[in-house]
Amino acid sequence: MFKDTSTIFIQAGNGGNGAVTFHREKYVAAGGPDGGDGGKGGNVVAVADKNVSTLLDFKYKKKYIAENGGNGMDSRRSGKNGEDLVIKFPCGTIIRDAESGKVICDLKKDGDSAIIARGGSGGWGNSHFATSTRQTPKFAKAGLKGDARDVTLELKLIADVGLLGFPNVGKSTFLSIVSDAKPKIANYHFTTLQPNLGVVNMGDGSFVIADIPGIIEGASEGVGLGHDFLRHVERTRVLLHFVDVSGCEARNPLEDFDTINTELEKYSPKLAEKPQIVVANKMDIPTFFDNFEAFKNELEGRGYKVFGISGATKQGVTEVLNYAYEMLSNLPAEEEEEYEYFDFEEVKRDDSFEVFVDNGVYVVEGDRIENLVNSTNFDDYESLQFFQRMLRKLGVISELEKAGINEGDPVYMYGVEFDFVK
Ligand SMILES: Nc1nc2c(ncn2[C@@H]2O[C@H](COP(=O)(O)OP(=O)(O)OP(=O)(O)O)[C@@H](O)[C@H]2O)c(=O)[nH]1
Ligand SMILES: [Mg+2]
Repeated sequence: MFKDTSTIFIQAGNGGNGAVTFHREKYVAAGGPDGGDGGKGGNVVAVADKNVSTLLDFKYKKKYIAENGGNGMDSRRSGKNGEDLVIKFPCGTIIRDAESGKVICDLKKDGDSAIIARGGSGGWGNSHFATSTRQTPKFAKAGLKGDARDVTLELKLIADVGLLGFPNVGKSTFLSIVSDAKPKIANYHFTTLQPNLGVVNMGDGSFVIADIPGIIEGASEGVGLGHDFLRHVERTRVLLHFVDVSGCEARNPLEDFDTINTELEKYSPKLAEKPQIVVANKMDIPTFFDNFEAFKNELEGRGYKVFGISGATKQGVTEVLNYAYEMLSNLPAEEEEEYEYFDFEEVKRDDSFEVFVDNGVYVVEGDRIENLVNSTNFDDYESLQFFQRMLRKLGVISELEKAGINEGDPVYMYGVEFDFVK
């Protein structure tokens, strides 16, 4: 089974909380604050691995969560950093933020890697907050939350040459004789159910071929195996367009050629513009000859290079390879796709919050608010004052007033309830 798209949930580790502790030693009275910092939460890291070939794993496992950072400890000891969670993907996987559709990374080659969710930083321990006028800070910062998001995965194979054509025209046979690949070959339609890659050795170099399932009329509307597999020849530079000229399936080779091109155009005009080399296959079957001449004349008239070959006898195969190889060396490198990239910073600067009334209680929710509550020691006068200043600064007080709050009304935020005082 093959799978080339999926959606998963990823969550980086939360930062550990800073500690509130004071130095204790025999004969030393009132030691200073020595709370250590929280450790950093682990990142979620994506890595391209050539040994992974499909996104099938992500059909079954949908949640990926990195380790949280440890909390700070006494004697200025920091919490342990959370381990990164490394996820392996096939080469050619494009990872997008599901909500915005923006690209987080495009993993092209084996070993390419990117952080796709960032761990939260650890909170400072109380030792950071000592000043000459504040010698016993009884508060520390809570760790920040790690990023959490749904991401979509799309696999688009990366190859130099793509094989294209109706089912049963001999695409996989060709791949099997020119490369190290061992695709399934059989005399029925839709033998190939998943794309195959093969490396062709040319002596002074090599190139990669992608073989995909056959396309039929209406593929762009989902007929046959649909056009989804066309994504796997989108990132090639040359297409080998295979046509069966033997007429043994009682089809007209020229009509077949035009049908496939119409489907390409419907799927993606950019794909339809890729250079095509026409490969007329099954030339060993005696019925071919009249077919082939007419076919060749017509397409050469339209400016295509046409090769008559036989996958069965291997006649003409080397010529096709040489021509394709030559063409590749004269073509510019595939230009980088122009993505709209996802901006981690934009997401992190999110100070937004929401105020709503639930059974007479004014509830405030938002990431920044949650972190503020977790950083506050409600038994400590100074910490409480800081909390109130922040609520004013973030605009929470004015939003509460807009919502109609009165002196003494209950307010609830992340486990703490208090009465509103102006
Ligand atoms: N006589 C003859 N038969 C061929 C030739 N090339 C391929 N075949 C046969 O044609 C049939 C289809 O070949 P495949 O290579 O599986 O065709 P395909 O285009 O990959 O087909 P799908 O995967 O279904 O799209 C098989 O029975 C092959 O043995 C050829 O040059 N001459
Ligand atoms: Mg095939």
